[in-house]
Amino acid sequence: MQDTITNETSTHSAVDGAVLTGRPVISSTGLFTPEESITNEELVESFNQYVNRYNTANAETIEAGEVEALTYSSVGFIEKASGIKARHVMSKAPILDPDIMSPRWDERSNDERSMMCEIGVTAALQALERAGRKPEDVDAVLCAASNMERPYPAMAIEIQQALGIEGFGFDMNVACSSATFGIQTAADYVRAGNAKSVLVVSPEITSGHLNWRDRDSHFIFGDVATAVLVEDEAIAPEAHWEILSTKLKTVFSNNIRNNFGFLNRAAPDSASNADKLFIQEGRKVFKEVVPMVAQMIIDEAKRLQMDPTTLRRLWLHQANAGMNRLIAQRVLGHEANDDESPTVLDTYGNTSSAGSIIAFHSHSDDLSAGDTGLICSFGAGYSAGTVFVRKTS
Ligand code: CO8
Repeated sequence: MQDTITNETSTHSAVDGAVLTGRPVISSTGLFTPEESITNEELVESFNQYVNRYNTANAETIEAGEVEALTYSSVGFIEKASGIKARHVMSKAPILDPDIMSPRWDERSNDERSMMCEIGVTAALQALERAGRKPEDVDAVLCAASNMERPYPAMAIEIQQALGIEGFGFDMNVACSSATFGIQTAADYVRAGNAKSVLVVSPEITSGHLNWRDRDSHFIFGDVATAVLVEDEAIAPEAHWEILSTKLKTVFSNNIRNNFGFLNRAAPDSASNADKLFIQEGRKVFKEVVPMVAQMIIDEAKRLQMDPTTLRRLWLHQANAGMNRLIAQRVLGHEANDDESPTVLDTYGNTSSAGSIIAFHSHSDDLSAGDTGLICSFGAGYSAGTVFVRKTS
């Protein structure tokens, strides 16, 4: 495809008039990491204090068999079952306060930047800077994340305005696969010639929809924001990643669910129930998603006439170290080491859609021209996305 996009409202753009190729690439990425972090030790100490208080307050009904006593959490279990050692959060103290166990911050006025916009913009500015790209050269912003701070106006449009980008923006939510679905959407705009430069921003404030009082899941998530700049090869910086293919898959499942939504107020008696936060059947997710994703990667490699065992690096979704070990083993044909399948969930926890992007952002500079790799996400929906990439220089 040969096409030219001209932006008549901009007179000083460096990329206006470029002859587009319709070949999408990743020009750069950006990452925002909250300063505060909670270790497993801190988390478990606070959780167990809550357990003690609850069991003391309910001693009589527990003794009478009317209420079930709560059980302690353990650092050993968390590290063994998930591989998570710590997680970054936007608001540490209230999460660790056994009387609160939730993030807290002041509600912002409509004239202030919202939180998702603020951290998304920080990650996006880094991506723009790393690509040497001016905001006026970007055509679109996608805010791709597991939850939006509000229904409207779209977070993406607020981020677009804050960055000074013309064109358009919209929000998309595919839970843990939001970023890879966003990358395919952006790549499709480039393939169709409808855009030459698209920012995919994933601000994930998962601490707001995690049930910090739930022993089964209180350790899983962390907060972060990532940004991916998807562009036409014609305008990309010399060092970039060719997008060889994007592939998406969804299969409905109730095993990861969050029933929070705008209809909750119609049933006020259950509006605060635990299912209005993240809930999951973790074992089932593990068993069902591992084979689905491994097969999806192998099938897509076959379609690309690529031997998956030659992939230089896998940047897998960061939910569980055991899941990644199994998926990498099936794809590469041997147990992957840290260099082949880097881990960031030990310090970030599960950051939903941002996880594989953090791994890519933090562990890709050392690869050589011609190396191929795979960004892969999987999670609620079920949803899964693969992005096969090749380094140019
Ligand atoms: N401390 C000590 N013991 C515990 C704890 C704890 N905190 N929690 C559970 N146990 C005990 C259980 O009681 C059980 O005991 P017993 O054997 O006596 O019954 C034992 O440990 C084993 O429990 P599980 O079977 O639950 O433990 P698993 O080994 O399965 O590990 C995991 C649990 C880590 C959750 C694991 O199943 C897992 O990671 N599964 C994959 C989950 C996954 O990938 N989910 C993706 C969801 S993310 C997503 O899609 C994004 C959603 C949107 C973001 C939401 C943000 C909030």
